[in-house]
Amino acid sequence: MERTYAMIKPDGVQRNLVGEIVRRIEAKGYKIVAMKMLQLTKEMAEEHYREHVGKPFYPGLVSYITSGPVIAMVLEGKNVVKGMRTLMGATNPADALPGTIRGDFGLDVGRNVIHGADSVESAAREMAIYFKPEELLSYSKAVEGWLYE
Ligand code: ABT
Ligand code: MG
Repeated sequence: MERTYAMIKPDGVQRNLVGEIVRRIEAKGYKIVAMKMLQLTKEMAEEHYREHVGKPFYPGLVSYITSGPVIAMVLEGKNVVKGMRTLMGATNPADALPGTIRGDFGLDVGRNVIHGADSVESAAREMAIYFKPEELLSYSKAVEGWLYE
């Protein structure tokens, strides 16, 4: 089953949106296989956002993402990488549709509440920044027969 890395960003934590966001993820049917709260160091932020090093918005991005605690998660489910991007909505909350996390809770591209890996490869790279392999749990849930045909 596919896995992705997702993270409630410091603004999501400060705005008390953790429960609401986790509720949406669980209601969709994705399985939480790892979860913890931490504050990113500058080094972790550089690794996480290495594709953006040198871009004009990069310094602001690093100071934002390191500004407070985040909720790091590994989620599992059918097509979860693409599905989480859909649940999150467009990067710029101004373009994100109502019903999506960013569409419902965001206003600014630099305060867009949640991160989700953009490919299976990025997901694998990112989850290794935040979790040891043994922290990713494999378990079954009774509801699975009602989520998957
Ligand atoms: P992330 O989940 O944060 O990776 O966002 P997403 O994958 O939707 O968007 P990308 B393109 O990876 O942007 C990373 C962060 O950089 C910010 N950003 C991006 C800007 O501030 N200005 C820009 O022009 C672009 C392209 C938004 C993203 N998140 N934050 N914060
Ligand atoms: Mg991205």
